[in-house]
Amino acid sequence: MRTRSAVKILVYKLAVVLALACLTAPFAPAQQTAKKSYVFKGKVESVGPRTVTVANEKIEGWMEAMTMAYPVDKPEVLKTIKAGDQITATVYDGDSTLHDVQVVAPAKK
Ligand SMILES: [Cu+2]
Repeated sequence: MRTRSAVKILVYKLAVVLALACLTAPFAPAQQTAKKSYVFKGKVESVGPRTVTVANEKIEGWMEAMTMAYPVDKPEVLKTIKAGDQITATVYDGDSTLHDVQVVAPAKK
């Protein structure tokens, strides 16, 4: 009998713990699923083996107007862009990587 009631208490405690977990879970901090994104615009100055140097426009809250080397999300893109190309890309908070680079105006010959 004593064993049986001990098990009952244990089951009850477990139920309480699970109920509390269910109640508190929705209030847990949200996971970082969607970082803030910005539209990046600039002119390619040079293309390196891993980065592209771009003279970019100022992006409020992300980067001042400057010329600097940026990593890219896909290395293949470094073979298709060249100095003088006007590009756009998507960038995210806390990350200088250029995502989804697009040439909007190819370099003039
Ligand atoms: Cu910069």
